[in-house]
Amino acid sequence: MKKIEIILLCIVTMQLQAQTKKNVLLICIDDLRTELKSFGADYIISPNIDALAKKGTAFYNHYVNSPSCGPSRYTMLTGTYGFSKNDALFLRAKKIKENKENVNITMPEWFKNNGYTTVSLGKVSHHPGGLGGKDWNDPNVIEMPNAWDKSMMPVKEWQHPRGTMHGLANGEIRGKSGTMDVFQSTKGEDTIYPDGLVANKAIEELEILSKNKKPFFFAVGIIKPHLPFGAPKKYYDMYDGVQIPEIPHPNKPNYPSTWHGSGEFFRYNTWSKDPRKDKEFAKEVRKHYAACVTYADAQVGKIIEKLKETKQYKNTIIVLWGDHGWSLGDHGIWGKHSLFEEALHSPLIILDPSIKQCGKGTKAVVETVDVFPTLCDLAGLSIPNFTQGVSLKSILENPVEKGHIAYSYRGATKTIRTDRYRLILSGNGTELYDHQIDPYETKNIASEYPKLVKELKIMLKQKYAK
Ligand SMILES: [Ca+2]
Repeated sequence: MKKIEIILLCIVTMQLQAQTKKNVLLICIDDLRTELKSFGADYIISPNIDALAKKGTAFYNHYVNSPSCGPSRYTMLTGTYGFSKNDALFLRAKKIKENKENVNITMPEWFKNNGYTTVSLGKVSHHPGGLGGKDWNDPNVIEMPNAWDKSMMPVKEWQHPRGTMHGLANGEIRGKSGTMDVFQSTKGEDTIYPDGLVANKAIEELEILSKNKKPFFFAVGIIKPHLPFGAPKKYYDMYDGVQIPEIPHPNKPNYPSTWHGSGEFFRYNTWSKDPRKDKEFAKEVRKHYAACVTYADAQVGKIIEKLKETKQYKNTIIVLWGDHGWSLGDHGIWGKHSLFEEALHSPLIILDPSIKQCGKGTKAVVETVDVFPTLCDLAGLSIPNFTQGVSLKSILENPVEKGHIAYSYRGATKTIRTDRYRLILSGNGTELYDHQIDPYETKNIASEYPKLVKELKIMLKQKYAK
């Protein structure tokens, strides 16, 4: 064969491979606990995410590695455990700039290096749009260098990405503490809140990506239900007459724990009301959280609908991920940042069109660092040896397969969750909960089971050292 023929054959082969490579659509939802109908919250209206769960595999026991936005996104995007500060990815970027040490590449960069077009839209890393600076729009301060071909955040009347992050209706930006309402339901279209813009931009981008010859890795980040709980009134109205369930365990633990005073919640205007003391107000807060979930769900619906319209649905792996949980009054907490189950437990759904999934979901314990190796495995890429999670492909193929221990941290406080126990080690002492008899983690049994604590401590140490 002549040299020119060999080159042409190689080009044709590469093009064919590119055409058959599966796309990835990664949908990140901010502060979404497992408050979805498909995850057992019967009163929640979440038809689009529920439909995805029915088609794919819902991981009912998915745990994040850190219960706040920046560190959790760090673990998802790097496939490694990391710092537990919100600027974890910016610190990583600084290391790259200083060039003092070897820094592992991120998941989007890995896909980019394997022939993918990588696009980020909305809140995927910690800052919507992925830039730093005062208003999160400085092109010289990049949160994830070399990761994205394109990284976007539409802002319209919110002026800049920082404005969209805690934005309320029609361009209201968070200013001084206490001047912005903790919840709101203004009448209007989806675009009167920032996520409506994100969904519209995602639709535009899918049109472009679907015409591209290269496969795409498209990450879209929806900001709600993050505080403040603002969504168009039509979503709030859907909960008219719906019975908002009682908080199953509203009391602050009477022993040292990772309980905190819900500072993020109380920085907003709460009209001098306290949901820890005022049951009606607590219900109202929960109803607005529910409205934000339904609003986020509607945006997910639009994006998946567009994916179907572009004929890419059958060739796209869809992942829907909540960046951590949220205590809606559980343990007397209104917020994230604890190491209780409610702060670490979040939804994960994976749909791979090439795997016959039964839609029954899985109870296997898994964690956020598993997303990176799983997506490599499903897309047919090699799994980088620095990733600390495991591929979940075999669980997608067989949902009764067992998972593994999930490890989480916040500062020096650490926890592991097995399929039965949670062990928490903090400066305040040791906590042990048995989920078989105490699913709400209300009784610390550490002092009663020293041998078990010892065994779990060894498991935690091994996991951390991995
Ligand atoms: Ca978050």
